[in-house]
Amino acid sequence: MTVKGAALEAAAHGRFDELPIHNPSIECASRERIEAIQLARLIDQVEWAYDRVAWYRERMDAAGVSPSDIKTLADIRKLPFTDKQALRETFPYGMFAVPLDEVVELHASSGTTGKPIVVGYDKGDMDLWADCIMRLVQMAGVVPSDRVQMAFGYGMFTGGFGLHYGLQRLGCMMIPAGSGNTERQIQMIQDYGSTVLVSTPSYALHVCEVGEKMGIDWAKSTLRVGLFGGEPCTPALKAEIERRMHIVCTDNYGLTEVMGPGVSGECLAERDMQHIAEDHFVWEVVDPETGEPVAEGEMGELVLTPLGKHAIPVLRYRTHDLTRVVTERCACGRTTARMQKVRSRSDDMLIIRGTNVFPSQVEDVLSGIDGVTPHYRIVVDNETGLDRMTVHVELKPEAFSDSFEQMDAFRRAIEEKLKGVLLVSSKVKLVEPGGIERSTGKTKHVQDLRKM
Ligand code: DLL
Repeated sequence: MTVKGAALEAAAHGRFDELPIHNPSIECASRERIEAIQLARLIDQVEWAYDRVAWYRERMDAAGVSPSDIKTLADIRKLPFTDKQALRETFPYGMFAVPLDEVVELHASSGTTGKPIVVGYDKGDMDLWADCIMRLVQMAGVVPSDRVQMAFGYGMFTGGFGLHYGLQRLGCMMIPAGSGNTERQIQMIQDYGSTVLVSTPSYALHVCEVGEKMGIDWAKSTLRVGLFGGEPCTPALKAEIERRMHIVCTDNYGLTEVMGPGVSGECLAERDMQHIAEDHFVWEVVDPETGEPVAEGEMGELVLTPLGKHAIPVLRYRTHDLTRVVTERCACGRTTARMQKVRSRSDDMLIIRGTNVFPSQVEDVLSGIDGVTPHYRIVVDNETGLDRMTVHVELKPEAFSDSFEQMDAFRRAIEEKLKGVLLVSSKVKLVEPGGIERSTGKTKHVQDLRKM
């Protein structure tokens, strides 16, 4: 793989001290200092929410807790959780803590059912957001001279505008391509000499494939960084994109309800973890069933409390994202806590004939099989009365054979491998290259057609 640019070159040789750190007084602070900042801001945030949002005042009064009860970080557990439902119930402005004329931007997340979730930002929130983005993009090797092609949509989704403002503030030249129209995206990379592509990882793979078909030699392209987020990215998918596009890819995490992108980002030193902007978020990891904290470093559900956000002061938001968090200093020099990349959510678990199946398990099995592409789809139905899971697996051209026996044996071998891990049988359907629909944004891997 060709590494392009001084920052990536330094990282590739382990010279992390040559990479810029946006705000070292925070990102490299001692744990005591980080926690002191968190506590001071948490106390203010709880007061802000209690004083200005009826929903919190009612819940806290009912739980017998008042803002003055927050004296340590651990006291956060006295507060009620917030979930998606709360934001739906109060649609559109019920959770807002500032008058609407102070709100300068709205975003929303549609979800699959029900009302959208609407979030607002005042001027201070926008500054805070841009600060979080400037940190994470520099962790990923982006520099002010970069030309950044934004392939996230510029709509209500937080991905497009959220990353745009921070990247622009850093000094990057923004190329607001928006999502979709893949051949045009590739043309723009060539015409404008884009050096960074911002998208979901699955869309970046699609750009890669279409470019290859168009005869692009990615090694010679100006593109050098892939800035991904919005959906899980397996190590195998990342490695494949890096190899084929000759770019270095990192992955950043966030969610609409607490800000959008900007919660955490991957640095170039340790590639499976993401640094949390801890002065802007208190993190907790809880048992998804009981809501009780798990031991530090253990897997559980991430709960986030944004700090200093004034338009919507969400407290203890249940993300449903499964991860673990560690606080040791990272090889990149940062001391902020790191969360393991999110691979699954507590609410994406499928129950197939009584057995729990996570789509990420299917993905892990497939990524270990030669001849299959990273594109797959899981279809579940119960037409026959019993749950039936079919995994559509897209083949690479070289895995195709004219021999029916050979193809059938390959199919059965995949079924066996899946059964070994999932402990429940599934059917595998082999699909020709390009046969699984590509998405320009987040890829939906599961189609659950079961009728109750
Ligand atoms: O996806 C915010 C975002 C946009 C983050 C662009 C990064 C880049 P939502 O649409 O509200 O917000 O979806 C949030 O997407 O709870 C996770 O389940 C998932 N998710 C987001 N980023 C990642 C990631 C944006 N890097 C939901 N890895 C979250 C894994 C992610 N899952």
